[in-house]
Amino acid sequence: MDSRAPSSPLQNEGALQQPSTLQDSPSPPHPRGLLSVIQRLRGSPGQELRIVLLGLDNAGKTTLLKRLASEEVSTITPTQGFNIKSVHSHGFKLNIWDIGGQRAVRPYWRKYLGSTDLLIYVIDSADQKRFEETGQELAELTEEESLMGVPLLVFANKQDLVTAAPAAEIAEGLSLHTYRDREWQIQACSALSGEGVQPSLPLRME
Ligand SMILES: Nc1nc2c(ncn2[C@@H]2O[C@H](COP(=O)(O)OP(=O)(O)OP(=O)(O)O)[C@@H](O)[C@H]2O)c(=O)[nH]1
Ligand SMILES: [Mg+2]
Repeated sequence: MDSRAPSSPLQNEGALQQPSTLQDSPSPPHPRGLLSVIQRLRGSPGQELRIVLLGLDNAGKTTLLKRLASEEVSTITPTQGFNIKSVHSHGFKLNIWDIGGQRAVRPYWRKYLGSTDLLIYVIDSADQKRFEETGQELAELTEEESLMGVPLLVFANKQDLVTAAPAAEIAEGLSLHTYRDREWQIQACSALSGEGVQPSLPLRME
């Protein structure tokens, strides 16, 4: 299998492990992917979670949202405001907010951050020219008071493209290992094909 295959999480990726824990245990025994994150957020199922999807324009946020909602992903246009979908998954009601990422609307991101249980940050892994820009936006977000301690799931999207950077490289570029005050995970995926979006391993409730 190609080492960039989206469904196989990379070595450095932990299931919301703190970096120090990651070093101690490079292969944590947790399930991978979105649901593993959610399960670790809340001890028991049956709860409602607010999830906010952010990232630069064209990163694939709306495609990801539609994937998560098991909808058709072939006719997606840039988001001017926001989309919201509620997805029921394994006993959880996930209220997922997908906010437009164009530069002009990024100042409005802040309006959507309150009471967020999980921040999903989506990156176009093939858009190397904008890695610095997306890193800057993420860095600013993590400074926001309303996101203090909120777990972060980064999707290294568009892994189906041959020019996509591996998730480990993106994690390095974002300096995720320096985060001390929040749990984080990076997941390689292709929202277009669906690979890596849903957990690929059997679920385990914690
Ligand atoms: N090859 C490839 N293309 C993708 C993938 N995900 C999304 N795209 C394409 O990228 C383009 C932008 O996707 P969107 O989902 O609209 O991106 P967005 O982040 O919602 O963009 P804004 O709404 O402008 O913030 C579309 O043409 C998608 O088909 C992927 O995993 N692989
Ligand atoms: Mg969109």
